[in-house]
This record gives sequence, C-alpha cells and structure tokens, in this order.
Amino acid sequence: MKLHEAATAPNCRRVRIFLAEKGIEVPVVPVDLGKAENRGEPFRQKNPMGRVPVLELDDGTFIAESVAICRYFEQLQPDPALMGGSDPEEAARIEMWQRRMELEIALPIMQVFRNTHPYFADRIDQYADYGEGQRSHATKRLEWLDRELADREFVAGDEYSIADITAQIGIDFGRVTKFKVTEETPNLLRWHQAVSARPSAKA
Ligand SMILES: N[C@@H](CCC(=O)N[C@@H](CS)C(=O)NCC(=O)O)C(=O)O
Repeated sequence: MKLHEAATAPNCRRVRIFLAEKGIEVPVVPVDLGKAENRGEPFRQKNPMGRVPVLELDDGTFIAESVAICRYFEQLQPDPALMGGSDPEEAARIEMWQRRMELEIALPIMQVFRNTHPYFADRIDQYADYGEGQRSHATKRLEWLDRELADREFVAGDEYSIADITAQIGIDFGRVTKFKVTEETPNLLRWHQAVSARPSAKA
C-alpha cells in the first residue's frame, strides 16, 4: 500500500492527520504539484480528476478522495473511532459535522486560494470575485463555528473526530490567504489551540 500525496496540500494533510491519530504508517510517494505532475497522463491513470491524495492498494486499486481514504482506514482499524464507530446516531452526527466543515469552511477557504492566488494563475480559470465571495462566506462560517463551540469541546461533540480534522486543515491552509484565528472568536481559538497541540497536528 502507498499514499500518493503532496506535503503542502490540505486534503493530503487531512489523511496524514487521520493516520497519525490512528497510529498507522503508510509509505508515501510524493507528487510534485509545482511541476503539475498531478495533471499528467501517468497520474491521471491513478485519479482521472488529477488531484491528490490517492491511496494505492497492494492489488493495484486506486482510491482517491481524502474522506474515502479515511473511511478505508476507519474500517481497516476502527480504533480510535474518528468517524463515529458502530453507533448509528454518533456516526450520523459526525458525518453531518464533517460535511459542514468540508462544504462551509474548508472548501470555501480552498476556493479563495484557487481563485485569487498567483500559484493557480496559469493552471485554472480564476474568478477573483468568486474567490473574494468565498472569503466572506468562510469568514461568516468561522464566526458561526465559534458560536457552536461555545458549549462543546470539539466540532461534532465531546469527542475528537474527522470533523475536527477537516476544520483544522481548512483553517490552517487559510494562513496562505490571510485567514487567522484570533481573540475575536475565542471559542474557535480555544479549539484551534487544542487541536494544534495534538501530536497529529505535525503531520
Ligand atoms: N475532493 C478531493 C479534493 C482533492 C484536491 O483538491 N486536491 C488538491 C490538493 S489539496 C490538488 O490535488 N490540487 C492540485 C491541482 O488542482 O492541481 C479530496 O478530498 O481528496
């Protein structure tokens, strides 16, 4: 088994943090996004979307999509449960928050980068207005998350889960485009300091 990934990519970090929390080590094959290796034909045979991460199984199967890769490892090694374990209500609650963190926070922050940063200027069609709209959307959602975190320790409840990882990788990636967690959102700051202090944050 090997993980095709890029050190600076937030979706790859999501998988790395997930694996670190579970104590699983997987050999890594670096993909050079700077040289657009992910857009070439050999890589597209692994993932036609041309995106990292991609997990390659020993039988040659390729699994793309960071959450799908996490799901694979959750089933392979259920402990510690990061996606809700076997309790239907808990699993549904964590999935609900995972999707909210993905759709409302991580993705908008990534869209700011994709649509406004020079890195993507000659790679994709950029829509600067859309990027700025996503900045304002993400900012409002971070304020909302701050209110949500007023009465619980983690994003999906009292237990750490993949929802925390998704929020963390999105917010940390936002540094590149000047997102910052400050005292203005004290609950979010407390949560961010807590997840950043976990050993997995180094992944
Ligand atoms: N939904 C996918 C998104 C994957 C994705 O957007 N990967 C980015 C890095 S975080 C990528 O490969 N970017 C390179 C590019 O678009 O050229 C997932 O969760 O894995």
